[in-house]
Amino acid sequence: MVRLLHLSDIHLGSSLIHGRLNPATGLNTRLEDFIAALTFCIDRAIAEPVDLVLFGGDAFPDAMPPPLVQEAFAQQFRRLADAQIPTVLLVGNHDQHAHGQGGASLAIYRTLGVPGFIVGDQLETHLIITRSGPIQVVTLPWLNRSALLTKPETEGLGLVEVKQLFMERLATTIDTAIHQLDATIPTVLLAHLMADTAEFGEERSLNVGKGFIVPLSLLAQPEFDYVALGHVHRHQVLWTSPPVIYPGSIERVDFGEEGETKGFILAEINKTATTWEFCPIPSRPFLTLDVDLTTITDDPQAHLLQLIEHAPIGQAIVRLRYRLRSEQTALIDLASLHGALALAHTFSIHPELVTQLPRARLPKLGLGQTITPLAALDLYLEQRPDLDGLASELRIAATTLLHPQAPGELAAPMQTALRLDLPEAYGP
Ligand SMILES: [Mn+2]
Repeated sequence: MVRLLHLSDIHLGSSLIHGRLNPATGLNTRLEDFIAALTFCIDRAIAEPVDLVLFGGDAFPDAMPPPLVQEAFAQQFRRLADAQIPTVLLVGNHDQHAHGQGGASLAIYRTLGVPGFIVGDQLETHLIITRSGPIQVVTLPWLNRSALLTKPETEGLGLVEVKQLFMERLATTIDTAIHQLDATIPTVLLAHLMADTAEFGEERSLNVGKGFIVPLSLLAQPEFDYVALGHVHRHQVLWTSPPVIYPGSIERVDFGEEGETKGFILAEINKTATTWEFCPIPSRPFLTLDVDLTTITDDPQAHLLQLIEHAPIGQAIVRLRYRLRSEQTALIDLASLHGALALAHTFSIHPELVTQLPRARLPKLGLGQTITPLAALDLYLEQRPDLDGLASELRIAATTLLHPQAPGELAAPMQTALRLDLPEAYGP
């Protein structure tokens, strides 16, 4: 029986936008949160101690982490080398350079020959001798089409045919690996991929089309005693015999993971029966406060303040979203909202202006007609569905320009909103 700790999707150095500078250390507090979560995992591995640590991929937001981040990662994993706990680092999509060319951020651990460390950057079976006996680990890193298919093979094929050919090739490759296994030794498949039955948060759905979706039947094979997955940030169990498990990310990368409990898996691998448990990691809460003020006839500011007062915002990363009518904007005092939210770790404010004019009654541009600048903006936005995501910010900016309030009063939330709407490259 081999005891192992399975963690995944560390993404060290992401979510910085939700942090602030810690004046005591000079570090972004979110980097510190992520380091604390990783430290929690490594502490447990050493305290047990486990016989083996499996990392399911996506160490950093990209393949070129800054030295400070690279070092923080190495400091934690080095503790496993010191404790003589064998460790497999699997390469995820975020660990590869573009198109899989030019190596991966984790390959340095092989180059340095860190004792007991294995870098899984290809489909390969590793026989690892642990304190509690041997175990076979089949590594299946994030695969691009070029890993299994050659250019001439895919020439002239459509996307559907390429995907089908890729899946056939993957099935054959896994099959070959399975046939070469020693059936008397416990075996784990460690894979970074999107399984067809996996569920993920709404904000991640945009990333689905990027890679290949692997059928669960390819993974849940009886030759494996445990299937350790990485890639999807929400912890989930896809199959029980053998267990096919995403531990999920160790900290929240963005608001898409707001409601998720973070953790890792401790498992006992056996040829007869594998047992496992999910171990939660203390993590900083994300909290969305959402309110529609358009139906409110009295003071909208009082509603916002009451909402904030009754919410558990202490130490949380908070976003306040409210919908309001244009004539209500003058009733919102942003300075006092900022004051009320000050207990949060960090916060952002996202007002959404709801236009009251029914589209059909909008005046059309034409000779001899005059329309207000804001109506003109609405007409313009109607013609530009590609700007939908920016429409509310543009309306607020225009309102501010046309009806100036106290200097800078609307400038601050605009910045916050725009800053947080930047696409984050930390998808699964
Ligand atoms: Mn991934």
